[in-house]
Amino acid sequence: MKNNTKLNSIMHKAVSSAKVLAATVMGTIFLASCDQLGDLDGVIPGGGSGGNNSKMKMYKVQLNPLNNSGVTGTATVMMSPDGHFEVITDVEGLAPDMVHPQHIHGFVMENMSDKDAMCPPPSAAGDDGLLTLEDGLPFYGPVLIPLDDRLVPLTSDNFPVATSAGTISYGGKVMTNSLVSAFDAMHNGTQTVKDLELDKRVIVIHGAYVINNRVVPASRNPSPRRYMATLPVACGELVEMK
Ligand SMILES: [Cu+2]
Repeated sequence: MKNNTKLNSIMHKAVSSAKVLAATVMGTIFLASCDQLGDLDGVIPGGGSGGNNSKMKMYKVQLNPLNNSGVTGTATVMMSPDGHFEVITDVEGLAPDMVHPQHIHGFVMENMSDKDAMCPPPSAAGDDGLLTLEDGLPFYGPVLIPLDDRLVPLTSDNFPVATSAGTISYGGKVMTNSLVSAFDAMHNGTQTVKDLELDKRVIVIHGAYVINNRVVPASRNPSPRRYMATLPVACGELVEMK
């Protein structure tokens, strides 16, 4: 009997210890899960817990031809609210040795969520068949961020010049807070990092030789061709990588 009591006591302690142990294990597992999510946040930009403003966001862009230009490419946009805003574009099929303006386009609406910018369909071209900068505006909206040598200020400065092979590899980088300040000043003064709403923007590449309202390859050399620096030649929508 005495032994039983002692045994009961030991059992009770053992059960209590087991409960504590179980709680500890559960806690450890929970903490481990959080740690893993934390790691994922580091590995996958914007991934994991979501909605955390301090995390970097990454957007991929597939650039497809406009105006049958044959211009294709990719772009990557990275933004860390507490760090840098960075854009990389890799484009090919461009008119060689010519300047090619490139921008992030979109709509900024006041006091409401911004309208989603999109790449214009071929039917956006007027009767002349040429899809001009103006023809595309209802679809991709005005220029928001010129992808030039400085990014900020948001005025167009020096745009990249294509290589003799018709390619551009561009990289632009600026502090995110300076971009947001410039964006703020240019629009309604209520913009925040969130209001950049990059997932509603597109990138448009411009510049091509044109004859009779058609884009012609640079290899053709008849005199009436003219270089239209503003003509849209490729476009792609920003898609957030999660
Ligand atoms: Cu543009």
